[in-house]
Amino acid sequence: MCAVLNSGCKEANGRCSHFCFPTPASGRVCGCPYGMKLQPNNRDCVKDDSVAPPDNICGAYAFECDEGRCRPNAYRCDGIADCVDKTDEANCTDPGVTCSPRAFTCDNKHCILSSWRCDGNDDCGDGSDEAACPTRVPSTCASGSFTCGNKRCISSVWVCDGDNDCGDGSDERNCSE
Ligand SMILES: [Ca+2]
Ligand SMILES: [Ca+2]
Ligand SMILES: [Ca+2]
Repeated sequence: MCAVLNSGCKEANGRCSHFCFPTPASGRVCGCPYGMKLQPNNRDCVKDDSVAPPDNICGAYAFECDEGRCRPNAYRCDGIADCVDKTDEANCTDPGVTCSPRAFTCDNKHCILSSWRCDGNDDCGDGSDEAACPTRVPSTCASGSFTCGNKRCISSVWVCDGDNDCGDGSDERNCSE
């Protein structure tokens, strides 16, 4: 939770009278509960009777996060943290959700960050984010294997055996005899 510790809310609740939400680059924004509004100083909340708190704070097509902010239901469990407190991505084990266009949809319908695809870790849980990664080339091959010049991996016993196993001839180069 370093992001929280380093946020602009660490010292005296960011000088916010009620809610303090950390933002990137150690910034912060203050927020108010429903029934209150932010003063022009953007720090203090005062009672605001002009806005009655609705029965369902966010309505049928949104959910609440960060203690009062409403986000569209489509943002929930879509693989991208939209709420500062990340509650929109918590407890997302039900398949059948629609992933954000910015996220990758696993075969098991889980949503993960697009950058997690083909990064070598099974983030989906079913390996689908690491399957069919045509552009991914291993930098080194497993022990007992030879790394070809074209990054293919062949058994080390095929090195210098007279056959072009790599396809680029690299396993038959630098052979002493
Ligand atoms: Ca989300
Ligand atoms: Ca991955
Ligand atoms: Ca060979």
